[in-house]
Amino acid sequence: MIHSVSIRPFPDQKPGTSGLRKKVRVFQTPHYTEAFIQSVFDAEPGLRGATLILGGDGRYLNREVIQVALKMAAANGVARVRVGRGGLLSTPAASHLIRISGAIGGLILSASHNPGGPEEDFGVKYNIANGGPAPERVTDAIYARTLAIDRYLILEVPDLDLDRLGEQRLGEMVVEVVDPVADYAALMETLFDFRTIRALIASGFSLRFDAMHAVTGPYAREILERRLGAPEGSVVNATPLPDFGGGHPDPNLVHAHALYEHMMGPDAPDFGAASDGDGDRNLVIGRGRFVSPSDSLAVLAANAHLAPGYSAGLKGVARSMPTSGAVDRVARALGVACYETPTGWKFFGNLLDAGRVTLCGEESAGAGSDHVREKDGLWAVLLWLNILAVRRQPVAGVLDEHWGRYGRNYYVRHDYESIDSAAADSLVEALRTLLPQLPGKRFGPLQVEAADEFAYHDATDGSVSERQGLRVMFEGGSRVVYRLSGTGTSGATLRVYIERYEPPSGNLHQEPAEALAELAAAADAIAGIAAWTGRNAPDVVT
Ligand code: G16
Repeated sequence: MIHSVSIRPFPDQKPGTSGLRKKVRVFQTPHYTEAFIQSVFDAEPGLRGATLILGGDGRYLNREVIQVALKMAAANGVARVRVGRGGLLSTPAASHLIRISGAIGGLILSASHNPGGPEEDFGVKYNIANGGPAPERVTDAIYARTLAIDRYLILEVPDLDLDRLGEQRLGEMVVEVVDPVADYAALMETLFDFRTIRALIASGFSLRFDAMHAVTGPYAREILERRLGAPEGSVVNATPLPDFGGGHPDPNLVHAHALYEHMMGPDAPDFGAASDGDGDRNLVIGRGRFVSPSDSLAVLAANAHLAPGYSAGLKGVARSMPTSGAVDRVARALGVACYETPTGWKFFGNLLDAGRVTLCGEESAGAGSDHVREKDGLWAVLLWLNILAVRRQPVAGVLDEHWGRYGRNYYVRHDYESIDSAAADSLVEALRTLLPQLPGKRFGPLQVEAADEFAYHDATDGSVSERQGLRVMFEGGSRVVYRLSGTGTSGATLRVYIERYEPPSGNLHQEPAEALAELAAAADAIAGIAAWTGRNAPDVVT
């Protein structure tokens, strides 16, 4: 029996950098979740009679919302939903499933690296038929619908058993519960030389993968332990928990600190890695050596041809604007194009679909390729392992050689979290006004060469995205970028990205904080961060 439930629109359902992210209790507001899901369905013209993919990262509320989404999909005329067992699907696995199922799209329930639990965060993302995050024209249509919606449709039926593989019926709709790992693991086997990686591990190469109690646990155990032969226990925190064990499933030096300490200690394995809540981010640390995400992207681009899936070379690469220029140097050496996009994986989709790029990545610990349309944490780990297995060098050696050839882009990101939204907006507005006056000004020993606000012109569809970050470029190639995060759920988060290039002949082994100290001071002086936010230091440095 289909119910049409009358509702009033919610004014705050504008999707951010990656879907709608809010506190759990906001999603628990009566009709709130249903209103957003119905808006997605209403904005998707091909939904009736189509296949839809559904899964999430297992965080608090995941199972409940899966049930709601299934009943709404049935009431809205969807023909088939393929849902991960237990309601689980990592974001890259969902992207792959959309692509191989010929699905119209997929709903992914995740707030990514944000914490989970009754007092924490939840999120709903919609991915389109190419497997990638809905582009802005779609998220704009969804948002417009949220402002006008007056009803949602839902089937009144008991909950489905999400833990039993196979097909069940929900009204006219078929629900197929699938193994969340199998198709994804099979895809990885086509891209990487599992035999060579297995041989490396069998020769005594040790690794630790920290799944942070999030969705990649089952994927990493299957691939790293069962298929590649890493000893049991190499994957730690491998059981997805609704509150991620009370942690913050963000693979950076702050939240994956235990892994970092282990990798810097006397018993460190050869290779350490972590992923985030929904499995699309990655952190890579060699024994005694952290690899910054921007450097990781550059190393992967320079060495991808060592893996079978990329042996034909790269068509091109792309990075988000705040990501360091390290990969640009590799692209130049390879003679391929390098695209600069705004923050957000959704901006890579068109370039990948058009066959202009093979690899893309972001400073926010994301890297991926044209194998899916999402960033992919385990994929990055496997590409690293494939490279190490062929080169038979430690991570630190690979990085040193890379810097010795291309130079080093010293890089750091400062996050000022949960600051007052009005103060954050005022800071940005004041800085925007200041930009034209900055060229020629000196800050300590640094002289500003240019300053602008980044706008992106998508060469494939002609769309333009304005106001994507404020940039201050200094003589000598250093730069500072400022932007407000689009993924936070309380107040505003100011991100300040700081970068300086050191040529191969320079000092390649300084501490980033030291190498970037003058720039960091200039970044504060230019934007008046302390004055606007009342903070004297960032909350998170990555
Ligand atoms: C999302 C996006 C990424 C983006 C990151 C940070 O990642 O998919 O493209 O770089 O947020 O965005 P912001 O700086 O606006 O907070 P995830 O892993 O959270 O889905």
